[in-house]
Amino acid sequence: MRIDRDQDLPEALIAALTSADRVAVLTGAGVSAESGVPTFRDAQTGLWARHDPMTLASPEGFSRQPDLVWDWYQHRRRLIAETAPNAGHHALARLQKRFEQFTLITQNVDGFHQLAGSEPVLELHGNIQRTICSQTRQLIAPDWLDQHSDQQPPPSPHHPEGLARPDVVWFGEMLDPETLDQAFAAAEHCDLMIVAGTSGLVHPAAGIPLLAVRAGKPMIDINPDRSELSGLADWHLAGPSAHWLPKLASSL
Ligand code: BJW
Repeated sequence: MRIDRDQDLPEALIAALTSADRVAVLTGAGVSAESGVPTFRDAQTGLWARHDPMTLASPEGFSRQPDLVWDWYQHRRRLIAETAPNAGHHALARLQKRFEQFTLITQNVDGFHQLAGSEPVLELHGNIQRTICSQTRQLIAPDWLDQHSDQQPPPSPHHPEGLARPDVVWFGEMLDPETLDQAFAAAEHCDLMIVAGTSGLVHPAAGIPLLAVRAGKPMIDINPDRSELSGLADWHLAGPSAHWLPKLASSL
């Protein structure tokens, strides 16, 4: 059922929310859109307009043009530093306190959920603020990066052929199996699944809500557009997450 932003939350949705003990939430880039961070599939702007994010976020892209990929991540780090969590992130942090079990799973790498006070957060695709060695995936300390900032990307202290790269998961790379297992288990055993701001195009993340639906659990999808996952949802809250998530939180 599609609910538009000028409509009230349906009674049945409020009943599903108030009766749930265990809630699982999957967020994507749309949740940070109102903070001013462009979504992954939004048209890139400015200098980045002619680059395909699918290529930039890949090991092949990094091998071909490490300087370009490093620059793109530096640009995004600056953007994140200049912006802040929005009403949607804050509402999720409030919601987390209201349930016996609340698992917040995010595909985002911006760290905004933690900044808004959510804890713990299952970060499926890593975190852009951490830097690792391209060869060994060992963490690289910020001091080392500062000392080698004349090189783009800086070399790795851990391997003679290694370069610094963001600690994120690129296409073709494996997600952390423990984090993924925890996300799958939360979806399988929840009473209510909430999905917000994701196109549902990227796997295995997009498969997480399927587990809840297959287990017969109700699902809410929050997205201004119809996504790959909207058809699975009992309720598609059509509109921005910064509008709908605070409404969910205040309905409790
Ligand atoms: C709003 C809004 C507002 C706007 N409010 N909403 C099964 C089938 C087919 C392919 C595969 C499969 N399994 C694996 C694959 C391959 C691949 C994949 O999924 N490819 C697809 C493109 C088809 N997956 C992988 O490679 C994954 N690894 C893997 O599976 O390993 C095993 C393996 C290895 C080798 C071979 C085969 C298997 C890894 C995926 C890693 C994804 N990484 C990225 C980059 C992270 C770092 C970075 O940020 O730079 O993660 S890609 C990018 O997509 C990023 C995102 O987290 C992810 C999801 O995007 P998201 O969040 O949904 O954003 P958008 O932009 O797509 O959508 C935004 C949505 O918000 C839209 O719907 C808007 O309408 C909405 N919105 N404003 C609410 N205000």
